Amino acid sequence: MAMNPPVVLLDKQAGYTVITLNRPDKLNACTVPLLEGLKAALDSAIADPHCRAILLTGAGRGFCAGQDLNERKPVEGQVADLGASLLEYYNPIILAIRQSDKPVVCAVNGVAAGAGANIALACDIVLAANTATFIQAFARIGLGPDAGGSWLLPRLIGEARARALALLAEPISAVQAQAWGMIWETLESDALMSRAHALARQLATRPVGSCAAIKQAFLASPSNSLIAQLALEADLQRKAGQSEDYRIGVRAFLAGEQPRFVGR
Ligand code: T3D
Repeated sequence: MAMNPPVVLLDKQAGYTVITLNRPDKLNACTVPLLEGLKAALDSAIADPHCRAILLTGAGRGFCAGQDLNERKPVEGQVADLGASLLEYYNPIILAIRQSDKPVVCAVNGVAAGAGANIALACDIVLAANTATFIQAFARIGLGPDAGGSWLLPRLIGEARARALALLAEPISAVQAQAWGMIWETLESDALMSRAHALARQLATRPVGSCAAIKQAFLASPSNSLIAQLALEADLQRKAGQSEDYRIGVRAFLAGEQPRFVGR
């Protein structure tokens, strides 16, 4: 009997790990196995000492169409608990991406809808094919925002645009998303993956402590006062300043050489 292909692929490259959502026929819509597979792949990459950056993408013509609505077919006399689904599956994925010390690059190869859009936006550096679109699709099917959208979007593009995107639930192009500062870069489709791999490789050469300090500082920033954030920066910088990579970086600068970080 033919085996079904895994719904999430994990590919270890030198210094970084590629995670690919792999239900291309359904635009990588999220079933329970896909969500479990994505979380397991993230956990595995985060725990892997050889992995210094993560690259997340989708197989086929879509990045991720959000929750697979076949799992939500209305059944007479039954009510799905979407809150439980978010707590069990989606929220841990968003938190794994945001709370990990490792940088996560997202290559949005096509449409990113609903929770699929917000999984992409939770990543640290988001690239998209110029054919890709982002849709806060929730209001189309009677839902409110989830997977961090109501937190991420206003911070990325401002409240006026975030509210309109959520309420209108219309697609915006990757080009528009980049112009609004929602994502980092837009590329021709055939250039997307080579650029994404190049960025992941570049991040894999960065000092691990720097990436950790950057992610921890940005994670805390939205809920901190300036005073608290300055204190956090001082704490993080004290730690970074004691690292071998800092010594290597300064020595290399003074010698006019490229640093070769050891990364601990
Ligand atoms: O439930 C919870 O746990 C709470 C969490 C909720 C989070 C959410 O994400 S809610 C939002 C769910 N997502 C959507 O509402 C988006 C639904 N999809 C679409 O609106 C469209 O498919 C797209 C705009 C994304 C793309 O349109 P298009 O025309 O390029 O493609 P298509 O033909 O609609 O889709 C291609 C196939 O993917 C098609 O299957 P088929 O007919 O070829 O066998 C389509 O049914 C399937 N597909 C796309 N999105 C989903 C899906 N199947 C199941 N669930 C989907 N979300």
